[in-house]
Amino acid sequence: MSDGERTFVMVKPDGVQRGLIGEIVSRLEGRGLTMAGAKFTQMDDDLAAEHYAEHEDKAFFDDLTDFITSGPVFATVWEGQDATRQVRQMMGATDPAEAAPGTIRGDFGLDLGRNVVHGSDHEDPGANEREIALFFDDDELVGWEQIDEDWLYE
Ligand code: D4T
Repeated sequence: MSDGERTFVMVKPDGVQRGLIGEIVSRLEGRGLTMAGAKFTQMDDDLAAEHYAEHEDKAFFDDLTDFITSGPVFATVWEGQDATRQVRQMMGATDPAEAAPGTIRGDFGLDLGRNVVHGSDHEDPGANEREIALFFDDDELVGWEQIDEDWLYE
């Protein structure tokens, strides 16, 4: 049985423009994670500033918020055992140049400012819940049991 942990995963504007939504969703499904919410949307400046508040003082903040609001994103919530850490491993290092082949960024990215996907930081306690709440109301999330649950978990 899964511990039911939920995490936030977002295909960024570059991933959307490059037609990678299906590939990324497919990888998360294939891993055994369960989708609990999805929203195709364009972030406004306020949401971008809130989402990236930890980087407010950094030199790259304006470029980052300009980029993340530049086109649609695919915001999703995934549920599964240790989901936040598992997704971070699947995404690879923040800089695609450092990301291992086989990870999403290692397979589909080249540049730090265009790293395709965002996932909640497992080393920042509560980041997953905080980010989910920024993008989704409770009634937009669906709790359901996949038919293969008994074969995914001991
Ligand atoms: P995100 O938040 O996009 O999933 O990335 P990470 O969680 O892996 O990494 P992060 O918060 O440190 O960086 C957020 C975002 O900023 C871009 N960035 C980062 C940048 O453009 N220049 C930089 O020097 C850094 C460190 C890339 C990801």
